[in-house]
Amino acid sequence: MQIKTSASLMCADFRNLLQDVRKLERAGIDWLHFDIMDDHFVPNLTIGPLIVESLRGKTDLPFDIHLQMTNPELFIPVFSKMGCEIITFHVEATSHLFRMVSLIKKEGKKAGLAINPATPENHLKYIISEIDLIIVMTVDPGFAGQRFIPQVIPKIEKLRDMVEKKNLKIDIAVDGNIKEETIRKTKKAGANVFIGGTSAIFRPDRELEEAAREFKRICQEA
Ligand code: S6P
Ligand code: MG
Repeated sequence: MQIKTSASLMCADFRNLLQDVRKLERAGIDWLHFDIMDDHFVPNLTIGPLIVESLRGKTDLPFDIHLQMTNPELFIPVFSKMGCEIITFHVEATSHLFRMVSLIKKEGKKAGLAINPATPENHLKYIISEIDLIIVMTVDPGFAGQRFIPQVIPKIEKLRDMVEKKNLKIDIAVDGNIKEETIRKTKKAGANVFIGGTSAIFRPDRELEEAAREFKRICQEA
């Protein structure tokens, strides 16, 4: 199980976005996580295609696109055409999961499914062998800076078990209030990708590059 880190750019300094990306690169962060919100599936608006595109071509880090929107089919082609490597949508956002996954695959991208804290793991049962990534939400999506929901731990265990029993190579990511304590708990449960935001990487009291380097070290050693 390869450990990976992803940094949630909605928590970055938008006046100096590229400078923050350089710091994350130097710290060895593996992916850049973009939270695309529509004020419909979640009660917030964040980054859109223009911001993502402004960074494409400026960094070689894989772009991990987290669509928190209804009608993901409208934006899957937009983000794949600009060269984003991993595209994730929510199981709660559409009932046509196979159609969406094949749309992502047809564009030659990695497909991810995200699952909200209260949604049971069974929602992934029949589609799990078609995907590359599961993002287990450890907060209800919409905002940075929320509290970890501990009920997700047994769900991560069950998902890891499903992945192993089927002998699949799927990354299990956790997203929301990910810091030392929750890294330990979720890693023990079976997560191998850690998405960092205001709790560990983008902190007002820490220099960004240093905090990101420490985040990576904790993820690897926990
Ligand atoms: C939430 C979003 C996340 C957040 C991240 C912030 O809807 O999907 O990616 O940006 O959770 O991290 P933190 O440490 O502030 O909760
Ligand atoms: Mg996210």
